[in-house]
Amino acid sequence: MTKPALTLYLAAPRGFCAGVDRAIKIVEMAIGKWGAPVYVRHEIVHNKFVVDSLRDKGAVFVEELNECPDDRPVIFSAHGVPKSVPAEADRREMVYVDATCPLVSKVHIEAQRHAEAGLQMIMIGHKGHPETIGTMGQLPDGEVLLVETVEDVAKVEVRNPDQLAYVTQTTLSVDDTKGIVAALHQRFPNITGPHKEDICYATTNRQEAVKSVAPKADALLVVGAPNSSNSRRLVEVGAKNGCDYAQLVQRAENIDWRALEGIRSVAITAGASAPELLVNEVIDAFRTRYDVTVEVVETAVETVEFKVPKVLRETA
Ligand code: 10E
Ligand code: SF4
Repeated sequence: MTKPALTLYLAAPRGFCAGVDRAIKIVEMAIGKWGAPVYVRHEIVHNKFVVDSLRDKGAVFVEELNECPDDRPVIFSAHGVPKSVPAEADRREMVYVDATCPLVSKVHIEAQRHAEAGLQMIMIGHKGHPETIGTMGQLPDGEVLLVETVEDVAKVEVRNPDQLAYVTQTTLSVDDTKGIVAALHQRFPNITGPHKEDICYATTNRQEAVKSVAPKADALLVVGAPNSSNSRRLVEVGAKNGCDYAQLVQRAENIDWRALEGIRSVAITAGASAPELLVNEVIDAFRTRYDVTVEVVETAVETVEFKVPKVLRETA
């Protein structure tokens, strides 16, 4: 029987960003340097496949530092940690490596600098997300006010409306954040913002790429995990930009083939923490059912790379 024709629009850039690449390398190199087990506080990046692969190599994933022994190295995840975490590791004289993405660390520094200049900080982010907890945790408890929506901006109670600054999570929706920033400027005309916006290059590029494939396709599949904020934003961007069926899939086995019946084209992308291997698995699953033509839609070329910390580059 002949297979139906299907065009796959592959968004580019997609998948691993420089911060994720570096964080995974840090865990692998730490195991190489110190042997197993190496502890990792929180999923190094939000992807089960990545976490399971590193666990097989000797990583032990925990949520809190108190689950780690004093005498084994520990890595802090790419999302960043509150100041109290390295402080506690220092107190316990632990060996640790911070895999916080340099672009998240940049936001941490920004928040501290504004606070030192006497400004009260507002963070635009998702409550409970580890990056938000980490960034807010650069300052003492209660010092950073969190806003998640335009409605929150109307309700937030500040000390002095003329002494304010804001930072954001790096993986937010570019378009939704514009609305929240506009609301902040409207209510607090003297608020200080980041020099260059905090939403990172990888988030911006992946959302732009989705905007260009979504209107062409009958469906959009985003390869990524349910706890991956940037991946979930890609689904929303697709849905808001002309794709009626936009879904997150962790692996090929999660594709709902019934829902895709009758389609002629599918756009595929992947969150910043999703390995390309899983994208290829999804493409192969389509090939078994359809006569597939792949069309790459590239909206940017990325060349960003981050070095791993010096301690891992030194030979023992
Ligand atoms: O949930 P997030 O999108 O923040 O994390 P992720 O692990 O899915 O992707 C990498 C993004 C990081 C580390 C936050 N800037
Ligand atoms: Fe860094 Fe951006 Fe990747 Fe987060 S999504 S790890 S901030 S490059």
